[in-house]
Amino acid sequence: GTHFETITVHTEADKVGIVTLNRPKQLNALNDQLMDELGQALQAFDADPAIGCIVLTGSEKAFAAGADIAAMAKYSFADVYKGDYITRNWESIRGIRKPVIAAVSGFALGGGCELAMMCDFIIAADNARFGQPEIKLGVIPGAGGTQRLPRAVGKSKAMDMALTGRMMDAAEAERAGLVSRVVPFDKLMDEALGAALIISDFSRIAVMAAKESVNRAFESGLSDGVMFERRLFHSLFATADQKEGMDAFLTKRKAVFQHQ
Ligand code: CO8
Repeated sequence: GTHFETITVHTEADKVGIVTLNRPKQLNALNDQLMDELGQALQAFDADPAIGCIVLTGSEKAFAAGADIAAMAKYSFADVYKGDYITRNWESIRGIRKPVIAAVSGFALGGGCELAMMCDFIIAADNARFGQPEIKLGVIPGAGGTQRLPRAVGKSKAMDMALTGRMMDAAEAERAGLVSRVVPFDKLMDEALGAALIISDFSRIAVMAAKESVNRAFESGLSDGVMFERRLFHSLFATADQKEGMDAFLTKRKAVFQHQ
C-alpha cells in the first residue's frame, strides 16, 4: 500500500479501517503533510468495499495538540489567505461517507479538538483533555471550532472554552455531550473497535443514510430535516438489506447484509 510518514494505517477483521496519527515528538501536531496523508487514507478506506467503518486515533498522550504552531508562526495574512490554509486539505474528512469514529486519548486541542469534532462521534479515554486554546496564541479556532463546539455543548460552554482557552476533562466532555462514551485508557481501542465492528456488519446503505440524515440536522430547519429523513427512510425499502433485516427479525435469526 501507500507509504505514509505522519500516520499509520491498518485494518481490523478486514472490515474496519484504523488510522493512527503519528508525529509523537510534536504530540501529533497537524501540518499540511499530515492532513494530506489523513485525507488520502480516509478516502482509500471510503472507496474500499470491504471496509464498513473507520477509527481515527492518536497516542496515549495526544490525539492531536493542534495545528503545528512551528509551521504557522511565520505565516502572513497573504500566505494563509492565498494558500487557503486549513480549508485546502482540512475539509476532506467531511466528504467521507462511511462512519468515522474518533478514539481520543490525551490532548485534543485546537485543530485536534476540531478534527475530533469532524468525526461522526467521539469515544474518549478517561485521560482525554479537550480545548480550543487558540485565543492564547492571538488567534481563534480556524477549522470549525466556533461552529461545531456550540452545536455540541451549547453556547455557554463553547464561549467559555473559546474565550478562556481552558481544557475540559473527559467527564466534563461526556456531561456536555461532546463525547458519546468515556472508558479507561486501556479499554479505548477495544471500545472503539467494538463499535466499529458492530457498525460494519449493518447494511452499509442504511449506515450511510443514517450518517447523512443525522448530519442534515445541522444544516436545515426541522421540517426540511424531517422530510429529508422520511425520503431516505422510504428509499431504503428499495434495498435487499431491508428485506433481509426484517425477515431475519421475524424468523429469529441474525441478519446477513449484502450491502445491496
Ligand atoms: N504545534 C507544534 N508543536 C507542538 C504543538 C503544536 N500545536 N503542541 C505541542 N508541540 C510540541 C512542543 O513544542 C514540544 O516540542 P519540543 O519537545 O521540541 O519542545 C513537544 O510537542 C512536547 O510538548 P510539551 O513539551 O509542551 O508537552 P507538555 O506535556 O508540557 O504540554 C501541551 C502539552 C499542553 C499540549 C502543550 O504542548 C501545548 O499547550 N501545546 C499547544 C496547544 C495549542 O495551543 N494548540 C492549538 C494550536 S493552534 C490551532 O490548532 C489552530 C487550528 C486552526 C485550524 C488548523 C490550521 C492548520
